[in-house]
Amino acid sequence: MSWFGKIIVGFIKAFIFFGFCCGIENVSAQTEQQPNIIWIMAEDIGPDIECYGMPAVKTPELNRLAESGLLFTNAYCTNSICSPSRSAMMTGVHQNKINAQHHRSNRDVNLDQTVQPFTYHLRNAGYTCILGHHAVMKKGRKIDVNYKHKAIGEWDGVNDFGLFDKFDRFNKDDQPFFNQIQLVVTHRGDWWDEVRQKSKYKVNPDSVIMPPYMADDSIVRLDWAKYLDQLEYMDNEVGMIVQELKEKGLYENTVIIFIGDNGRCNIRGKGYLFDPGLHIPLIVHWPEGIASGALREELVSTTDITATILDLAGAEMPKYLTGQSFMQDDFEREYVYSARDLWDEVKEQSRSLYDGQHKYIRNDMPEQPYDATQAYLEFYRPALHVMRKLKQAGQLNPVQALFFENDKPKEQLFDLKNDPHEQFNLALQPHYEELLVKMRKELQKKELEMTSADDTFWPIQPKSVETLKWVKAQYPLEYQEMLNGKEIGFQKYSKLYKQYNQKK
Ligand SMILES: [Ca+2]
Repeated sequence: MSWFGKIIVGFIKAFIFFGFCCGIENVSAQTEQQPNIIWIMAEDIGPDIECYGMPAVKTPELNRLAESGLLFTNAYCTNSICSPSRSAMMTGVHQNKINAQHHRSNRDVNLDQTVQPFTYHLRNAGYTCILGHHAVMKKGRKIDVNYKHKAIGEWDGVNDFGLFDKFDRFNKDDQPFFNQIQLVVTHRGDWWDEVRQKSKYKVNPDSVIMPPYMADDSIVRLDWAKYLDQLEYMDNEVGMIVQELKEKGLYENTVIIFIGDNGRCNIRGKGYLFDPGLHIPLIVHWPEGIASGALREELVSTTDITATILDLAGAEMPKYLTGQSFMQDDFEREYVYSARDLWDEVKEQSRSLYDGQHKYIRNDMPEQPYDATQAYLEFYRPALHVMRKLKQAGQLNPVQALFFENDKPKEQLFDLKNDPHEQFNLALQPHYEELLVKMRKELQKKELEMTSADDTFWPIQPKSVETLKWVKAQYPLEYQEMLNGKEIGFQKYSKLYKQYNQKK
């Protein structure tokens, strides 16, 4: 059994020890009063926190929420990149069904007129909808959805496109309120080094356990440790929000939903349909409504979270939702259907279907390599540069080398129960043909079901492409450092490039 498997089993045993089994029945304890709901969304993280068994990281605040709330071990997003994933969550509808699957596209196109953002329904149910938090890094106001919208104001989807009522502060007078708070620190950024430098308890790179598809290299380890440093900072921000709820007397009747918006930003993670791209943490905590902690292992899609929020709020549950409330006894999800489409300058079309054990991936553009030398990633993936060199030197094993091949397999089939790191593609093994055919058909069915009638396509040109070319020409030494695995700072060079253009 892998290290991760062992830890998860240990964790399950710990839960059994405490007498936890299933938390659904506890929901009946909910008060007549509508609960407040805080949706804390941490950027670009996998279930890499202590209560999920990740070694070397300390997350006491999230551990506490998980111990007395619900900890979901099989939560998956519908796209492994921010904006399509968030577009689905903001409506409760799979992003492909509303033509919101292409990253940062269609920002001037109205949302499908039959669908509304879920905050529209929350507001109809009497909720004050709040965006951001006054004390978190950069104030937590990111929305990032692929249809016409603005942060504050009314919504009718034709003339008015506001998603929230106000920014940054919840108070007793706002009850019932819904507050979406974005924790950006875990997103790759120029602040990662500073967060590590200032940390009193820097994560030891030697304590990090690398997954087998990563090269075990000192730069890659340090980068992973730095990621965990950001998770610790983020955990502290969660604690700060909890503390404010307590001080304001709002803690008992507030549901805290903690999730990631897409998987971790590293090899096979953000941007890919491998497990690290789609697998996110999900913790639900509510003192008045959830009486004791429980481990929930069933399959959950992020669109189910939207449905759950509407359900908890007693709001209208529109028929168009592609998710269901996991607080209901009859909650059942057979598959999570996920998709990857355009990301910055890289065209892509991949689809996956996961049943909780088997994952089928269909790559419609196998000629597009995983390592598509995307400008944004050049700045933000030290492991990419290190492993490219190791690949050239013939020092990667086949599992590690897959990410750096010139093309992708057309189809992949993995057994996540027995192969959690997706090392063995079963799609070409005759023994699995029956399963392969079944998953292929089921995927086609889902694809049809989730296809939008509208195919408007207005992408935004990413600035990273020009910035990267400019850095290469103007800062050859720094560029070389980047190729050696140093994060030189995308924000820093974007700013310099902007200044350079203004002076011209
Ligand atoms: Ca993200």
